[in-house]
Amino acid sequence: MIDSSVVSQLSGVLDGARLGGKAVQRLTLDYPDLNNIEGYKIQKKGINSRLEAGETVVGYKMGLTSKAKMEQMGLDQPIYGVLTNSMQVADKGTFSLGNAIHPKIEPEIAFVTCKDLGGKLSLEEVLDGVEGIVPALEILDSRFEGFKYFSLPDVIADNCSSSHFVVGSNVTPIGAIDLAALQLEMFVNEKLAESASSSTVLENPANAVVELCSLMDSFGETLPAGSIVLSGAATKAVSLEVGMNISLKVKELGDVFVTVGE
Ligand code: OOG
Ligand code: MG
Repeated sequence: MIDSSVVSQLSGVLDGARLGGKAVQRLTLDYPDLNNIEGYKIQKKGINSRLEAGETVVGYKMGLTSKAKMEQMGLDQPIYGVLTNSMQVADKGTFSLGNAIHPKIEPEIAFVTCKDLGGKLSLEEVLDGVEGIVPALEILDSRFEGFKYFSLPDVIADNCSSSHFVVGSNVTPIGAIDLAALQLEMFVNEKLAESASSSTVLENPANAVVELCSLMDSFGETLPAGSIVLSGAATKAVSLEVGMNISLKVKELGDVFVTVGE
């Protein structure tokens, strides 16, 4: 077990890497026994320092919910991270590369909740608390050298590689939409780069919200009404470079668009 001073120290290392734009070695090299629960403690400490600096929580992200992502990262278990207001880039806006380390982008379905959701819920209970869904692009940036060769506790501690995210301008009520049959098409510079069916995300991306509530419940937390929830990428992520423009089109939902600047 690591004590609270180590939790603070490790979250400080990750914060320094994020703010300074310089990768660090994965935490498990020095702390090989680090477990997922400790990873979430480090994550929470990092989020608390962002909140102390004036950021607010606007939602959560699930990660590693599709086979494509699990294979790309060599990890096999859904995890969650926290999204703050300063991570959000407006639809049709510009993501500035700035001091990002090795950013990538990936296509997701996001949920917007309208009720507090807590505990072990059924799919129906979760859907009852959802206002609607929206196409989203998540921009990842691991604070670890090499991006890939970390373990679950490392990536959890690093707020699941969160950097920024963009959601489309229109939230579509689920109504008669078949959540397991949406086609996600991600275009890079107007060329189709990645595509997949929403069913690749836990068979139905709403299952990611079920899983998130259950994971949060294990820490005594609930998902507040008004949250944005990224359900996890349906395809592998694509590396970003200055000058790219990226859009995600989902026929039933519309699209979301971002440009990459310096
Ligand atoms: C971990 C975060 C995974 C997703 O959508 O699966 C994720 C990573 O890929 O570094 O956000
Ligand atoms: Mg993601």
